[in-house]
Amino acid sequence: MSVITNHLPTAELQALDAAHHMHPFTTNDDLAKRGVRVITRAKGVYLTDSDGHEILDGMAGLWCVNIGYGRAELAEVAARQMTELPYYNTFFMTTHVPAIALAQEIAKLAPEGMNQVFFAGSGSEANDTNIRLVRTYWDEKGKPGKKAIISRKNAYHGSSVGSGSLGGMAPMHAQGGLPIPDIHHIGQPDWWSEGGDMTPEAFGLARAQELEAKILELGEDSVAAFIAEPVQGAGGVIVPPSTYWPEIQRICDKYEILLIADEVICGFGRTGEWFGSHTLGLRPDIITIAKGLSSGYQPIGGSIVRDDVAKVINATEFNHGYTYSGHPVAAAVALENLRIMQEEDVLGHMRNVAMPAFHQGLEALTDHPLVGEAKYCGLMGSIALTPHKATRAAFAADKGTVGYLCRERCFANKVIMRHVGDRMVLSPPLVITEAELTELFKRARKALDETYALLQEKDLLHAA
Ligand code: PXG
Repeated sequence: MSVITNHLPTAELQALDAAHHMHPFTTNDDLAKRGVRVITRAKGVYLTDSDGHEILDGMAGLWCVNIGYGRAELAEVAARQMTELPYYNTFFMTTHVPAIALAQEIAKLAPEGMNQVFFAGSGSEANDTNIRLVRTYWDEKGKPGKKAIISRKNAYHGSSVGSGSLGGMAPMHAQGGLPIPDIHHIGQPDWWSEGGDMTPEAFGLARAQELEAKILELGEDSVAAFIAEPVQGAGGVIVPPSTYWPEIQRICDKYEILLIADEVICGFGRTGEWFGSHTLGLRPDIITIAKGLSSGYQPIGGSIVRDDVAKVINATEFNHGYTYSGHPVAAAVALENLRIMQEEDVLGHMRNVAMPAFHQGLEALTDHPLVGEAKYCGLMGSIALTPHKATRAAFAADKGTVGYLCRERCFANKVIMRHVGDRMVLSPPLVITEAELTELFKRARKALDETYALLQEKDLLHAA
Protein backbone atom coordinates (compact mmCIF):
# COMPACT_ATOMS: atom_id res chain seq x y z
CA MET A 1 0.00 0.00 0.00
CA SER A 2 1.29 3.44 -0.83
CA VAL A 3 1.53 5.92 2.02
CA ILE A 4 0.14 9.41 1.46
CA THR A 5 1.67 12.05 3.68
CA ASN A 6 1.29 15.77 4.12
CA HIS A 7 4.65 16.12 2.43
CA LEU A 8 3.54 15.25 -1.10
CA PRO A 9 3.40 18.27 -3.39
CA THR A 10 -0.04 19.90 -3.58
CA ALA A 11 -0.51 19.02 -7.25
CA GLU A 12 0.08 15.35 -6.54
CA LEU A 13 -2.43 15.34 -3.66
CA GLN A 14 -4.96 17.12 -5.88
CA ALA A 15 -4.51 14.57 -8.67
CA LEU A 16 -4.94 11.64 -6.26
CA ASP A 17 -8.02 13.27 -4.74
CA ALA A 18 -9.55 13.82 -8.17
CA ALA A 19 -8.81 10.23 -9.16
CA HIS A 20 -10.62 8.57 -6.26
CA HIS A 21 -12.53 10.88 -3.97
CA MET A 22 -16.17 11.87 -4.54
CA HIS A 23 -16.87 15.04 -2.54
CA PRO A 24 -20.22 15.87 -0.90
CA PHE A 25 -22.38 18.65 -2.42
CA THR A 26 -19.82 19.14 -5.21
CA THR A 27 -19.65 18.87 -9.00
CA ASN A 28 -16.59 16.66 -8.84
CA ASP A 29 -15.60 17.15 -12.49
CA ASP A 30 -15.40 20.93 -11.98
CA LEU A 31 -13.45 20.49 -8.77
CA ALA A 32 -10.99 18.15 -10.47
CA LYS A 33 -10.33 20.80 -13.14
CA ARG A 34 -9.71 23.65 -10.72
CA GLY A 35 -7.87 21.63 -8.06
CA VAL A 36 -9.06 20.99 -4.53
CA ARG A 37 -7.70 22.91 -1.54
CA VAL A 38 -5.78 20.57 0.76
CA ILE A 39 -5.88 21.34 4.48
CA THR A 40 -3.02 19.72 6.36
CA ARG A 41 -3.19 20.95 9.95
CA ALA A 42 -4.86 23.42 12.26
CA LYS A 43 -4.35 25.17 15.59
CA GLY A 44 -6.72 27.44 17.47
CA VAL A 45 -8.75 29.30 14.82
CA TYR A 46 -6.18 28.90 12.03
CA LEU A 47 -5.99 26.25 9.31
CA THR A 48 -2.83 25.53 7.33
CA ASP A 49 -3.06 24.35 3.74
CA SER A 50 -0.61 22.22 1.78
CA ASP A 51 1.12 25.34 0.43
CA GLY A 52 1.71 26.60 3.97
CA HIS A 53 -0.96 29.34 3.90
CA GLU A 54 -2.54 30.13 7.25
CA ILE A 55 -6.27 30.69 6.89
CA LEU A 56 -8.53 32.12 9.60
CA ASP A 57 -11.46 29.72 9.90
CA GLY A 58 -14.56 31.85 10.28
CA MET A 59 -16.76 28.73 10.03
CA ALA A 60 -15.31 26.49 12.79
CA GLY A 61 -14.91 23.76 10.17
CA LEU A 62 -18.55 23.11 9.34
CA TRP A 63 -20.09 24.93 12.32
CA CYS A 64 -18.56 22.43 14.72
CA VAL A 65 -15.02 23.05 16.00
CA ASN A 66 -16.33 25.12 18.89
CA ILE A 67 -13.31 24.83 21.22
CA GLY A 68 -10.88 25.42 18.36
CA TYR A 69 -8.35 23.12 16.72
CA GLY A 70 -5.45 21.26 18.26
CA ARG A 71 -6.65 20.55 21.81
CA ALA A 72 -4.32 17.73 22.86
CA GLU A 73 -6.57 16.75 25.79
CA LEU A 74 -9.14 15.37 23.36
CA ALA A 75 -6.50 13.35 21.53
CA GLU A 76 -5.22 11.95 24.83
CA VAL A 77 -8.70 10.93 25.95
CA ALA A 78 -9.31 9.24 22.58
CA ALA A 79 -6.04 7.31 22.79
CA ARG A 80 -6.78 6.21 26.36
CA GLN A 81 -10.29 5.09 25.45
CA MET A 82 -9.10 3.20 22.36
CA THR A 83 -6.62 1.35 24.51
CA GLU A 84 -9.11 0.54 27.24
CA LEU A 85 -12.28 -0.17 25.22
CA PRO A 86 -12.22 0.92 21.57
CA TYR A 87 -15.70 -0.34 20.83
CA TYR A 88 -18.63 -1.98 22.37
CA ASN A 89 -22.30 -1.66 21.51
CA THR A 90 -25.17 -0.41 23.62
CA PHE A 91 -27.68 -2.96 22.28
CA PHE A 92 -28.53 -6.28 23.99
CA MET A 93 -28.62 -5.10 27.59
CA THR A 94 -25.08 -3.70 27.68
CA THR A 95 -23.54 -0.30 28.16
CA HIS A 96 -20.16 1.27 28.89
CA VAL A 97 -18.82 4.09 31.03
CA PRO A 98 -18.37 6.79 28.34
CA ALA A 99 -22.01 6.47 27.18
CA ILE A 100 -23.26 6.49 30.78
CA ALA A 101 -21.22 9.56 31.68
CA LEU A 102 -21.99 11.49 28.51
CA ALA A 103 -25.75 10.93 28.71
CA GLN A 104 -25.66 12.14 32.32
CA GLU A 105 -23.65 15.24 31.37
CA ILE A 106 -25.96 16.12 28.47
CA ALA A 107 -29.00 15.74 30.73
CA LYS A 108 -27.35 18.14 33.20
CA LEU A 109 -26.84 20.83 30.54
CA ALA A 110 -30.13 20.33 28.66
CA PRO A 111 -33.29 22.31 29.38
CA GLU A 112 -35.28 21.37 32.48
CA GLY A 113 -37.23 18.13 32.13
CA MET A 114 -35.09 16.72 29.31
CA ASN A 115 -33.08 13.91 30.86
CA GLN A 116 -32.91 11.10 28.30
CA VAL A 117 -30.54 10.75 25.36
CA PHE A 118 -30.63 8.45 22.33
CA PHE A 119 -27.23 8.43 20.61
CA ALA A 120 -26.48 8.50 16.88
CA GLY A 121 -23.38 9.01 14.78
CA SER A 122 -24.36 12.32 13.18
CA GLY A 123 -27.06 14.95 12.93
CA SER A 124 -28.64 13.22 9.92
CA GLU A 125 -28.90 9.95 11.80
CA ALA A 126 -30.34 11.69 14.85
CA ASN A 127 -33.07 13.31 12.77
CA ASP A 128 -33.87 9.94 11.20
CA THR A 129 -34.21 8.66 14.75
CA ASN A 130 -36.57 11.56 15.49
CA ILE A 131 -38.92 10.64 12.63
CA ARG A 132 -39.29 7.15 14.08
CA LEU A 133 -39.39 8.42 17.66
CA VAL A 134 -42.29 10.83 17.24
CA ARG A 135 -44.35 8.39 15.18
CA THR A 136 -43.73 5.59 17.66
CA TYR A 137 -44.68 7.94 20.48
CA TRP A 138 -48.07 8.68 18.93
CA ASP A 139 -48.64 4.99 18.10
CA GLU A 140 -48.01 4.12 21.73
CA LYS A 141 -50.31 6.93 22.85
CA GLY A 142 -53.10 5.34 20.80
CA LYS A 143 -53.06 8.00 18.09
CA PRO A 144 -51.51 6.16 15.12
CA GLY A 145 -52.99 8.70 12.71
CA LYS A 146 -50.49 11.31 13.89
CA LYS A 147 -47.76 10.67 11.29
CA ALA A 148 -47.18 13.94 9.46
CA ILE A 149 -44.15 16.06 10.28
CA ILE A 150 -44.14 19.73 9.37
CA SER A 151 -40.85 21.44 8.57
CA ARG A 152 -39.82 24.57 6.68
CA LYS A 153 -38.54 25.49 3.25
CA ASN A 154 -34.80 26.21 3.28
CA ALA A 155 -34.34 24.24 6.50
CA TYR A 156 -31.35 21.89 6.75
CA HIS A 157 -31.77 18.74 8.81
CA GLY A 158 -29.25 16.42 7.15
CA SER A 159 -28.64 14.48 4.00
CA SER A 160 -29.98 10.96 4.54
CA VAL A 161 -33.34 9.98 3.00
CA GLY A 162 -35.26 10.82 6.16
CA SER A 163 -33.39 13.92 7.30
CA GLY A 164 -33.06 15.21 3.73
CA SER A 165 -36.84 14.94 3.46
CA LEU A 166 -37.27 16.88 6.69
CA GLY A 167 -34.99 19.57 5.27
CA GLY A 168 -36.46 22.06 2.85
CA MET A 169 -33.63 22.37 0.36
CA ALA A 170 -35.08 22.35 -3.15
CA PRO A 171 -31.89 21.11 -4.88
CA MET A 172 -31.80 18.11 -2.53
CA HIS A 173 -35.46 17.30 -3.12
CA ALA A 174 -34.78 17.37 -6.85
CA GLN A 175 -32.55 14.29 -6.56
CA GLY A 176 -33.28 10.75 -5.41
CA GLY A 177 -37.00 10.86 -4.75
CA LEU A 178 -37.21 13.16 -1.71
CA PRO A 179 -39.19 14.01 0.28
CA ILE A 180 -40.63 10.76 1.60
CA PRO A 181 -44.41 10.82 2.24
CA ASP A 182 -45.98 12.68 5.17
CA ILE A 183 -43.42 15.46 5.38
CA HIS A 184 -44.75 18.97 4.72
CA HIS A 185 -42.98 22.32 4.44
CA ILE A 186 -44.13 25.82 5.35
CA GLY A 187 -42.38 29.15 4.71
CA GLN A 188 -39.24 30.25 6.57
CA PRO A 189 -39.01 33.43 8.68
CA ASP A 190 -36.51 35.15 6.35
CA TRP A 191 -37.72 38.74 6.46
CA TRP A 192 -34.87 40.18 4.37
CA SER A 193 -35.62 38.08 1.30
CA GLU A 194 -39.30 37.33 1.69
CA GLY A 195 -40.82 39.90 4.06
CA GLY A 196 -41.95 42.34 1.34
CA ASP A 197 -43.57 45.45 2.82
CA MET A 198 -44.39 43.85 6.17
CA THR A 199 -42.57 44.81 9.36
CA PRO A 200 -40.30 42.02 10.61
CA GLU A 201 -42.66 41.48 13.56
CA ALA A 202 -45.77 41.14 11.39
CA PHE A 203 -43.90 38.89 8.98
CA GLY A 204 -42.62 36.66 11.82
CA LEU A 205 -46.16 36.24 13.09
CA ALA A 206 -47.50 35.50 9.61
CA ARG A 207 -44.86 32.85 8.96
CA ALA A 208 -45.53 31.20 12.33
CA GLN A 209 -49.25 31.16 11.56
CA GLU A 210 -48.52 29.13 8.43
CA LEU A 211 -47.96 26.29 10.89
CA GLU A 212 -51.49 26.63 12.24
CA ALA A 213 -52.91 26.78 8.72
CA LYS A 214 -50.99 23.63 7.74
CA ILE A 215 -52.14 21.76 10.87
CA LEU A 216 -55.76 22.69 10.13
CA GLU A 217 -55.33 21.69 6.47
CA LEU A 218 -53.91 18.26 7.40
CA GLY A 219 -56.11 17.80 10.45
CA GLU A 220 -54.58 17.95 13.92
CA ASP A 221 -55.11 14.21 14.37
CA SER A 222 -52.69 13.67 11.45
CA VAL A 223 -49.77 15.78 12.68
CA ALA A 224 -47.04 14.27 14.85
CA ALA A 225 -44.43 17.00 15.08
CA PHE A 226 -42.95 20.26 13.89
CA ILE A 227 -39.18 20.43 13.38
CA ALA A 228 -37.09 23.57 13.11
CA GLU A 229 -33.65 24.99 13.83
CA PRO A 230 -33.96 27.74 16.50
CA VAL A 231 -31.80 29.83 14.14
CA GLN A 232 -31.39 28.40 10.62
CA GLY A 233 -27.72 27.72 9.95
CA ALA A 234 -27.08 26.24 6.50
CA GLY A 235 -30.06 28.25 5.24
CA GLY A 236 -28.00 31.42 5.77
CA VAL A 237 -28.14 32.24 9.52
CA ILE A 238 -31.75 33.33 9.41
CA VAL A 239 -32.53 34.81 12.84
CA PRO A 240 -36.33 34.85 13.11
CA PRO A 241 -38.21 38.02 14.10
CA SER A 242 -38.98 38.18 17.86
CA THR A 243 -42.64 37.35 17.24
CA TYR A 244 -41.93 34.02 15.55
CA TRP A 245 -41.02 31.49 18.23
CA PRO A 246 -43.63 32.47 20.85
CA GLU A 247 -46.34 31.97 18.22
CA ILE A 248 -44.89 28.62 17.07
CA GLN A 249 -44.80 27.47 20.69
CA ARG A 250 -48.41 28.54 21.22
CA ILE A 251 -49.53 26.59 18.14
CA CYS A 252 -47.60 23.41 19.06
CA ASP A 253 -49.09 23.51 22.57
CA LYS A 254 -52.62 24.17 21.33
CA TYR A 255 -52.71 21.27 18.86
CA GLU A 256 -50.53 18.81 20.83
CA ILE A 257 -47.79 18.76 18.22
CA LEU A 258 -44.36 17.63 19.40
CA LEU A 259 -41.70 20.27 18.88
CA ILE A 260 -38.30 19.08 17.64
CA ALA A 261 -35.61 21.74 18.00
CA ASP A 262 -32.79 20.81 15.64
CA GLU A 263 -29.83 22.18 17.58
CA VAL A 264 -27.09 20.45 15.59
CA ILE A 265 -25.61 23.93 15.06
CA CYS A 266 -27.28 25.92 17.86
CA GLY A 267 -26.51 23.40 20.61
CA PHE A 268 -23.58 23.50 23.02
CA GLY A 269 -22.98 27.22 23.16
CA ARG A 270 -23.25 28.56 19.62
CA THR A 271 -26.10 30.96 20.49
CA GLY A 272 -24.52 32.11 23.77
CA GLU A 273 -26.40 29.69 26.06
CA TRP A 274 -26.02 25.92 26.23
CA PHE A 275 -28.92 25.49 23.84
CA GLY A 276 -30.65 27.71 21.31
CA SER A 277 -33.86 26.66 23.06
CA HIS A 278 -32.60 28.59 26.11
CA THR A 279 -31.64 31.65 24.06
CA LEU A 280 -34.86 31.77 22.02
CA GLY A 281 -37.16 30.61 24.81
CA LEU A 282 -38.52 27.40 23.28
CA ARG A 283 -39.82 24.38 25.10
CA PRO A 284 -38.96 21.49 22.78
CA ASP A 285 -39.92 17.85 23.27
CA ILE A 286 -36.84 16.61 21.41
CA ILE A 287 -33.52 18.32 20.72
CA THR A 288 -31.27 17.10 17.89
CA ILE A 289 -27.56 17.34 18.72
CA ALA A 290 -24.24 16.67 16.93
CA LYS A 291 -21.37 18.96 15.79
CA GLY A 292 -20.49 21.05 18.90
CA LEU A 293 -21.17 18.08 21.19
CA SER A 294 -17.65 16.87 20.40
CA SER A 295 -16.43 20.09 18.77
CA GLY A 296 -16.17 17.92 15.65
CA TYR A 297 -13.24 15.92 17.04
CA GLN A 298 -15.30 12.72 16.73
CA PRO A 299 -18.50 12.00 14.82
CA ILE A 300 -21.34 11.81 17.32
CA GLY A 301 -24.94 12.99 17.49
CA GLY A 302 -28.15 12.22 19.27
CA SER A 303 -31.63 13.15 20.41
CA ILE A 304 -32.35 14.61 23.83
CA VAL A 305 -35.86 13.53 24.77
CA ARG A 306 -38.28 15.19 27.22
CA ASP A 307 -39.08 12.98 30.20
CA ASP A 308 -42.77 12.40 29.45
CA VAL A 309 -42.00 11.47 25.82
CA ALA A 310 -39.15 9.18 26.88
CA LYS A 311 -41.43 7.50 29.40
CA VAL A 312 -43.77 6.41 26.60
CA ILE A 313 -40.95 5.22 24.32
CA ASN A 314 -39.16 3.43 27.14
CA ALA A 315 -42.24 1.35 27.94
CA THR A 316 -41.97 -0.44 24.60
CA GLU A 317 -39.16 -1.90 22.50
CA PHE A 318 -38.03 0.86 20.17
CA ASN A 319 -36.65 -1.13 17.22
CA HIS A 320 -34.02 1.36 16.25
CA GLY A 321 -30.32 2.01 16.76
CA TYR A 322 -26.93 2.32 15.11
CA THR A 323 -23.76 0.23 15.46
CA TYR A 324 -22.08 3.38 16.68
CA SER A 325 -24.86 4.69 18.98
CA GLY A 326 -22.90 6.03 21.94
CA HIS A 327 -19.53 4.93 20.50
CA PRO A 328 -17.14 4.85 23.47
CA VAL A 329 -14.32 6.83 21.84
CA ALA A 330 -16.68 9.47 20.45
CA ALA A 331 -18.51 9.67 23.80
CA ALA A 332 -15.28 10.01 25.78
CA VAL A 333 -14.07 12.78 23.49
CA ALA A 334 -17.43 14.59 23.68
CA LEU A 335 -17.28 14.38 27.47
CA GLU A 336 -13.81 15.90 27.51
CA ASN A 337 -15.01 18.65 25.16
CA LEU A 338 -17.86 19.46 27.56
CA ARG A 339 -15.44 19.44 30.50
CA ILE A 340 -13.21 21.98 28.73
CA MET A 341 -16.23 24.11 27.77
CA GLN A 342 -17.25 24.30 31.43
CA GLU A 343 -13.88 24.50 33.17
CA GLU A 344 -12.65 27.21 30.81
CA ASP A 345 -16.01 28.99 30.98
CA VAL A 346 -16.32 29.25 27.21
CA LEU A 347 -19.83 30.68 27.56
CA GLY A 348 -18.46 33.41 29.85
CA HIS A 349 -15.78 34.23 27.28
CA MET A 350 -18.47 34.45 24.61
CA ARG A 351 -20.69 36.70 26.70
CA ASN A 352 -17.97 39.04 27.89
CA VAL A 353 -15.55 39.13 24.96
CA ALA A 354 -16.39 37.32 21.75
CA MET A 355 -20.08 38.11 21.26
CA PRO A 356 -19.82 41.90 21.74
CA ALA A 357 -16.87 42.05 19.34
CA PHE A 358 -18.57 39.74 16.84
CA HIS A 359 -21.82 41.69 16.83
CA GLN A 360 -20.02 45.01 16.58
CA GLY A 361 -17.87 43.69 13.73
CA LEU A 362 -20.90 42.52 11.78
CA GLU A 363 -22.80 45.77 12.38
CA ALA A 364 -19.76 47.75 11.23
CA LEU A 365 -19.82 45.90 7.90
CA THR A 366 -23.29 47.27 7.15
CA ASP A 367 -21.72 50.60 6.16
CA HIS A 368 -20.14 48.78 3.21
CA PRO A 369 -21.90 49.53 -0.11
CA LEU A 370 -22.52 45.81 -0.75
CA VAL A 371 -23.93 44.93 2.65
CA GLY A 372 -27.64 45.24 3.43
CA GLU A 373 -28.40 43.78 6.84
CA ALA A 374 -26.36 41.97 9.46
CA LYS A 375 -28.08 39.26 11.51
CA TYR A 376 -26.56 37.38 14.40
CA CYS A 377 -27.25 35.27 17.44
CA GLY A 378 -24.37 34.37 19.73
CA LEU A 379 -21.44 33.47 17.51
CA MET A 380 -23.40 32.73 14.36
CA GLY A 381 -24.02 35.59 11.98
CA SER A 382 -24.56 36.62 8.41
CA ILE A 383 -24.65 39.63 6.12
CA ALA A 384 -26.92 40.04 3.11
CA LEU A 385 -25.18 41.23 -0.06
CA THR A 386 -27.34 43.52 -2.18
CA PRO A 387 -27.02 45.93 -5.11
CA HIS A 388 -29.56 48.25 -3.44
CA LYS A 389 -29.98 48.40 0.32
CA ALA A 390 -33.13 50.53 0.56
CA THR A 391 -35.26 48.05 -1.40
CA ARG A 392 -33.46 44.92 -0.09
CA ALA A 393 -33.01 44.01 -3.76
CA ALA A 394 -31.54 40.75 -4.98
CA PHE A 395 -28.92 40.80 -7.74
CA ALA A 396 -30.01 40.39 -11.35
CA ALA A 397 -27.37 37.67 -11.73
CA ASP A 398 -28.35 34.12 -10.74
CA LYS A 399 -28.70 33.72 -6.98
CA GLY A 400 -25.36 32.80 -5.45
CA THR A 401 -23.21 34.26 -8.25
CA VAL A 402 -22.15 37.22 -6.14
CA GLY A 403 -21.92 35.18 -2.93
CA TYR A 404 -19.61 32.75 -4.67
CA LEU A 405 -17.36 35.54 -5.95
CA CYS A 406 -17.21 36.98 -2.44
CA ARG A 407 -16.34 33.60 -0.93
CA GLU A 408 -13.46 33.31 -3.40
CA ARG A 409 -12.20 36.78 -2.38
CA CYS A 410 -12.43 35.63 1.26
CA PHE A 411 -10.26 32.60 0.49
CA ALA A 412 -7.80 34.84 -1.37
CA ASN A 413 -7.62 37.01 1.77
CA LYS A 414 -7.14 33.97 3.98
CA VAL A 415 -10.41 34.02 5.81
CA ILE A 416 -13.12 31.39 5.47
CA MET A 417 -16.66 32.67 5.17
CA ARG A 418 -19.33 30.48 3.65
CA HIS A 419 -21.84 31.82 1.15
CA VAL A 420 -25.49 30.77 1.15
CA GLY A 421 -26.90 32.25 -2.00
CA ASP A 422 -25.86 35.88 -1.65
CA ARG A 423 -25.63 35.86 2.16
CA MET A 424 -22.17 35.56 3.68
CA VAL A 425 -22.12 33.44 6.80
CA LEU A 426 -19.83 33.31 9.84
CA SER A 427 -19.68 30.80 12.68
CA PRO A 428 -16.19 30.98 14.21
CA PRO A 429 -14.85 28.79 17.02
CA LEU A 430 -16.44 29.93 20.30
CA VAL A 431 -12.98 30.49 21.82
CA ILE A 432 -12.01 33.11 19.24
CA THR A 433 -10.26 36.10 20.84
CA GLU A 434 -11.00 39.78 20.35
CA ALA A 435 -7.76 40.23 18.38
CA GLU A 436 -8.63 37.30 16.12
CA LEU A 437 -12.07 38.78 15.49
CA THR A 438 -10.49 42.12 14.59
CA GLU A 439 -8.30 40.28 12.09
CA LEU A 440 -11.28 38.31 10.76
CA PHE A 441 -13.30 41.46 10.05
CA LYS A 442 -10.27 43.22 8.55
CA ARG A 443 -9.90 40.38 6.06
CA ALA A 444 -13.65 40.19 5.46
CA ARG A 445 -13.84 43.91 4.65
CA LYS A 446 -10.96 43.62 2.22
CA ALA A 447 -12.71 40.69 0.55
CA LEU A 448 -15.90 42.78 0.30
CA ASP A 449 -13.97 45.69 -1.23
CA GLU A 450 -12.45 43.37 -3.81
CA THR A 451 -15.84 41.78 -4.51
CA TYR A 452 -17.33 45.23 -5.08
CA ALA A 453 -14.56 46.14 -7.52
CA LEU A 454 -15.04 42.83 -9.30
CA LEU A 455 -18.79 43.39 -9.62
CA GLN A 456 -18.14 46.82 -11.13
CA GLU A 457 -15.66 45.32 -13.55
CA LYS A 458 -18.05 42.50 -14.55
CA ASP A 459 -21.06 44.87 -14.62
CA LEU A 460 -22.94 42.81 -12.05
CA LEU A 461 -24.09 45.56 -9.71
CA HIS A 462 -27.67 45.40 -10.95
CA ALA A 463 -30.87 44.72 -9.06
CA ALA A 464 -33.16 41.94 -10.22
N1 PXG B 1 -29.26 19.53 11.38
C1 PXG B 1 -28.69 20.73 11.21
C2 PXG B 1 -29.35 21.94 11.78
C3 PXG B 1 -27.46 20.82 10.56
O1 PXG B 1 -26.89 22.03 10.39
C4 PXG B 1 -27.51 18.43 10.25
C5 PXG B 1 -28.71 18.40 10.92
C6 PXG B 1 -26.94 17.15 9.76
O2 PXG B 1 -25.84 16.78 10.50
P1 PXG B 1 -24.74 15.77 9.87
O3 PXG B 1 -23.83 15.53 11.04
O4 PXG B 1 -25.43 14.56 9.45
O5 PXG B 1 -24.11 16.49 8.73
C7 PXG B 1 -26.85 19.65 10.07
C8 PXG B 1 -25.55 19.69 9.34
C9 PXG B 1 -23.39 23.83 5.35
C10 PXG B 1 -23.55 22.50 5.98
O6 PXG B 1 -22.97 23.85 4.20
C11 PXG B 1 -24.25 22.36 7.15
C12 PXG B 1 -24.40 21.07 7.70
C13 PXG B 1 -23.83 19.98 7.09
C14 PXG B 1 -23.14 20.14 5.89
C15 PXG B 1 -22.99 21.40 5.32
O7 PXG B 1 -23.67 24.85 5.97
N2 PXG B 1 -25.14 20.96 8.84
